[in-house]
Parts: sequence; C-alpha cells; structure tokens
Amino acid sequence: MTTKNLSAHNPAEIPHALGMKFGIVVSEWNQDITRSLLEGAVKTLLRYDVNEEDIDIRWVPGSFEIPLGAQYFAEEKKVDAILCLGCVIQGETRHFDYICDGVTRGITDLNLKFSKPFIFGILTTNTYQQALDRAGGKHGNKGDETAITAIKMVALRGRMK
Ligand code: DLZ
Repeated sequence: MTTKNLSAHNPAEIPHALGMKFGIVVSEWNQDITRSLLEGAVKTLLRYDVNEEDIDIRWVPGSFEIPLGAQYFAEEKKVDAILCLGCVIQGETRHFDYICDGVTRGITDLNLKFSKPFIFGILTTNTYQQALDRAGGKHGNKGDETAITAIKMVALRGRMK
C-alpha cells in the first residue's frame, strides 16, 4: 500500500543540502495553515543541513500572488530554488477554480522560464479539516514534502552540470 503521509521520506535518500540557498514564498490567506506549512518546510531544510541564513522567507497576500512573489525572488535574489506555500480551500464561489488555475499555471511557467525549481506547496482542499490533516496532521505536512522536493531538484541540477 502506498503511503499518504506527505512527510514520509527515507533520510538516507536525501542529498546533502549544505550550501544550498532557498527562497520561500508563503501566503497570508489561511495563515493558521500556511504557518504550519512554513514551519514544516524550514524545519526540514534545517534538518538536512541548510544554513538558517540561506533561507529567505517572504509573505504575499494570497495564493494568487505566489507566482509573482516567486518571480521577484528569481529576479532579485541568489537562490537555488523557491518553495511556494499556500492553501486554497473550496468555498461557495468560483474563486477556488480561478485561484488554483492561476497559481498552478504560474508556478509551472516559472520553472521553465527560469530553468530553476519552483516547488508547488499549495494545498487545494475541499474542507478546512482536509487542509489541517496535510499541515502537520494525520497526512503529514506538505511543507516537509516541499522542502524535500526542493533539495532533490537542486541536487539533480548540480549533477547535470
Ligand atoms: C479571494 C481568495 C479566496 C476566496 N480564497 C482564497 C483561498 O482559499 N486561499 C488563498 O490563498 N487565497 C484566497 N483568496 C485570495 C486570492 O489568492 C488573492 O489574494 C486575491 O484574489 C487578490 O488577488
């Protein structure tokens, strides 16, 4: 059976991350959830020897603003990868679809435009409880998963050079 825990990984398979530099763009919307994602991401980066001063965190108003915030990072800061953290919860309106479409397309485009990893750490859930379950709850923490993915992608880039 496959695991559904977003924090699950084998430490032996995680590349050395000392010296890697990361930007994190995190959304203020649903902040009780996104703070947990941020905590998980930072804790995981530190666990794999990333220096605290090599983690640069910026807040944006909502998930829709994440792609532009991430683009600013790529343009202005020397970072190896950008972690994008947000939480969109299905509501009564069509906002959910518009925001999810916008942020997904935006992040996808940035990866290819800058040839740099922009990691998708946006929870898109039907309910608040489902978001809680994935922000340090019974399904782990998508922030952890985002950090691991970022480290792996930066290491992959290094091996290709
Ligand atoms: C407007 C809005 C709504 C309804 N829901 C969310 C949400 O669940 N998660 C989120 O990150 N942001 C939401 N927003 C805010 C938009 O992302 C954006 O900040 C505003 O539409 C302003 O551009």
